Amino acid sequence: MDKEGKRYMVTAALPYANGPKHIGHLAGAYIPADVYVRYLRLNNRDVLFVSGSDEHGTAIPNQALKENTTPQAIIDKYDALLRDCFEKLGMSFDIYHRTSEKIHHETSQEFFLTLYNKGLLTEETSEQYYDDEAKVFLADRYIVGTCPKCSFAKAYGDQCENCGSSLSPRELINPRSTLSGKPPVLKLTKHWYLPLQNYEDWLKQWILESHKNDWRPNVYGQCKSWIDAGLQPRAMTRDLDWGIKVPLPNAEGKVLYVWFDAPVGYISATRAFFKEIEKGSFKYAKQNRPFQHVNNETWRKYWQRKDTKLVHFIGKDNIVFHCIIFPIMLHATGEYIVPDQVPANEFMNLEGDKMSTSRGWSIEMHEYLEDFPTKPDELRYALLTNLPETKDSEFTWKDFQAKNNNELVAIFGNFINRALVLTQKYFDNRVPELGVMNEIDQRVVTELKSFPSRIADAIEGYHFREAAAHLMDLARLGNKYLAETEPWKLAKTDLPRVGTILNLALQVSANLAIVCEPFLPFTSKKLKEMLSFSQAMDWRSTGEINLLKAGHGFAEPRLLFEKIEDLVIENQVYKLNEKKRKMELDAQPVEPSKPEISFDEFSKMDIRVGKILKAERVEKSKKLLKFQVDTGMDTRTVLSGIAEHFTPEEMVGKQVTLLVNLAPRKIMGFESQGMILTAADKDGKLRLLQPSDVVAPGSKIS
Ligand code: B3M
Ligand code: ZN
Repeated sequence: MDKEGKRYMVTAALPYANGPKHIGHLAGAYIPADVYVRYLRLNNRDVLFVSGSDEHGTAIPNQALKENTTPQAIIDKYDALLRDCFEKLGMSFDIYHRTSEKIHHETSQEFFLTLYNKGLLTEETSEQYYDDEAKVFLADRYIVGTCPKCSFAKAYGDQCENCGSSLSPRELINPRSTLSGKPPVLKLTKHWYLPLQNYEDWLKQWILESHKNDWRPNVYGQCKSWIDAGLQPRAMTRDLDWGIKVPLPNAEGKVLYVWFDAPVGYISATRAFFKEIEKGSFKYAKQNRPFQHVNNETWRKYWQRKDTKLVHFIGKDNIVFHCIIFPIMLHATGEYIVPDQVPANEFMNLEGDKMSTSRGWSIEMHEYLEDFPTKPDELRYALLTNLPETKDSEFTWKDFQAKNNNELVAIFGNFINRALVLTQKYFDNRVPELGVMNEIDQRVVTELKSFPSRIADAIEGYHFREAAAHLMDLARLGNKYLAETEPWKLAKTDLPRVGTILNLALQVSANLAIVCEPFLPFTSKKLKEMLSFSQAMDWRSTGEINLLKAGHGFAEPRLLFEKIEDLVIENQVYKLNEKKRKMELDAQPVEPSKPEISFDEFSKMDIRVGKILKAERVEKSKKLLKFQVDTGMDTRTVLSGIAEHFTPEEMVGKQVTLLVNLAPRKIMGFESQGMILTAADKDGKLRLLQPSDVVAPGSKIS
């Protein structure tokens, strides 16, 4: 395979528009794809980068049920959220499309008909599980039961998460519908199948032979075990009322399987892109580079010409669809190319546990952006240096802080700042002349020269983590050079020497501005502005020391990165734990209500606001605190069993809600004359009930 393709079609998985997406998704597919594409564009290669929202499948109506709204409202809401997050994180899609668009429905139906008309789909009627109460056929995920292999009670219809076996719903013991909780019934239904087994020989040749050495071992391995296990016909249609209609007569109530239409979404996005370019009106597309002679057929160059290199960026859970099923669909048409590379990543864990939106153990893209709106590159960098390329990796807030403080601030930012501030001080913000170079200078020049190709090789080999490490090494080279030459000590005695050092340091800075663009696009832009660097950015001009001419003037230096304090990080860890706790509590049922009482019974209670004057522990009791409370009417003693939740010190001065006409009770030898009211969370954690503003002691509560 040539290192350089003539044309590149790059896709990043279409996220389901059924909820927010977390930073694990960014690490899995989006950030590496963006680095790759930005790098190709800097090299003036012909590349198209597409993605979009996946708006079909059972996940969408299911989320609508949860949020008590319509599927349309769900996709509109989450498409907007995802689109916004990707934009703010610098994802440079040429188009971020939607599978609910008409052009996608048409493209998918055409694709289906192409296969159908060639006689490549088989029609089969079979019994499938049906929920008689919800009146729907059940997708595999909506059936749970006991695993036949390990007896785990909550196995899904397609997989047991306990033993990892892949299952079919009919294998489950005591199956139940997750919609109604009832056992499902079997009902006959007709579907159209793609006979995957007919393509086994082709797959063996294409993947097992041709891509043995250039696909990642994890990707190759998964494909091999699928192929070795033997392939089966797979239904390409579903009984569902949300999705793309099957374009055949007698297909009432049938839609295309979401994994049929979603990957076709890459193709429809490409068509939509060129349509918008042709019309010059942009809804989903952005023109990142010029295109000429665009017409109705232009999209085909990217999908149907052998000299196009198709690359799918995905997470490991999508491998079978992108390496087996979709390629079979493409190949079967006889018209399309198949992927050249599928650099799927493993998963990124979070603070010692699996990342999961539903369990609340996640950092969602929008949550990060709300808390760190000015730091998209800082996240990109922390993820890039920790990509799960060969095995699962782990994100921790401490590591995020360390990457920021010890690398971006202390190496990259520090180097740029020194170079610019010293130039400002000694040369009035102008690039000084390069004088005679000594051995240290020569070494820097030689090393600088080697970086662009080192980074490029890593990127073209899909080793993005290594590429990001090389990038930081280039900044490190600059930093070390200034530390060794100490130009600030030479200013009084040898200003021309200082000029030479700073000229070289500035050349390294300008190189950094270009080569960091794929990784840190916002930083690149800022640095370019600071250097008043106005040439077009071109990777092929890097590695040289002629990017900035002597005499070139630039703007006021600013800081590129800022330190992140411990407190900020501790807060994030706290927030994460609280989010999970809250989700767990929300999932627990609330205690049912006590029997009804009359208004008279209620009005017998005299509840007032009181103020705590004194608080102390009660000897020999773990639970009790003893208070002196100002009730407005008197000062009285009240005992309360809240010592495990509040300290005496924090209680003093607090307003509390107090039942004042409760008969006095003796507790541990003290008489308690009232009761402090609290709210108990489902986990038993207590909170005080307090008025929203300060009110006078004795104020009545009704
Ligand atoms: N929406 C699944 C996922 O988000 C799916 C990807 C489609 S890519 C064509 O993991
Ligand atoms: Zn099992």
